[in-house]
Amino acid sequence: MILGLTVSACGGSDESDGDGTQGPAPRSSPAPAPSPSPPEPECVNEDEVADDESLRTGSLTGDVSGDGVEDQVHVAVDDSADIGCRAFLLVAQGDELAAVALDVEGMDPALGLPALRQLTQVDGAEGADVVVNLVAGASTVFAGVYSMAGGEPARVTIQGSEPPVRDLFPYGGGVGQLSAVDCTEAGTILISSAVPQGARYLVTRNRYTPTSGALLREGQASTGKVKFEALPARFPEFAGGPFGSCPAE
Ligand SMILES: [Ca+2]
Repeated sequence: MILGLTVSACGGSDESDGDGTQGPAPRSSPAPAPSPSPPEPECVNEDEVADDESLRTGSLTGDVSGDGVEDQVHVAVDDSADIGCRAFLLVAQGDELAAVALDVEGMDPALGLPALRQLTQVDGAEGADVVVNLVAGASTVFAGVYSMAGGEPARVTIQGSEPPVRDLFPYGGGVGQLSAVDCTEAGTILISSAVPQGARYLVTRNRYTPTSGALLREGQASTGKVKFEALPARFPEFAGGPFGSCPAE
């Protein structure tokens, strides 16, 4: 620490900056503290929705906690709640019920969303992850992936993704735009899109390394141009459903 270095007996009449001072210049701006993540919104209806089995719109069974015992996974929708607290993902382990709000921008409950899609391994951590369709565009579906963290389901984040699709996995589409998400054999996660360019499709593929609860981007996106018929062979993530090659758990 450098406190006290500048104490002087010179009467203070000649203090031009950097003129004849000795020693290291004080560095007055420490590194900024990491900005805290925004607080989770509290939903006052959470417990009520979690306990009301009549609000459940879908269920899946599988080991999402990673303890070898199957868990029950549900989506529950409360149409009367405010935006932000209308839908929840529930994970029941025996008598224990954990919940997280599923509401995201653009979600339309009238379209039957959110909806459980599948259980699959995405983030590489123990236990299957929960894929939930959250938002639907014209023909593209945007899914969130939820992983158990500290006994609570939490949405897997995607490094570099931005609103309005932050941390959402797009898949499907039509002739004007196709999207796909999948795993490689090595466990890398692919998030790709394809748009027509002349007689071919321009494919943009982003690769991510899964860590617990987050996908970290691997360098720049790669691109390729293929005929539509060659798309599934050259870019297998387009060959099947979302996360179709990922391990079951
Ligand atoms: Ca379990």
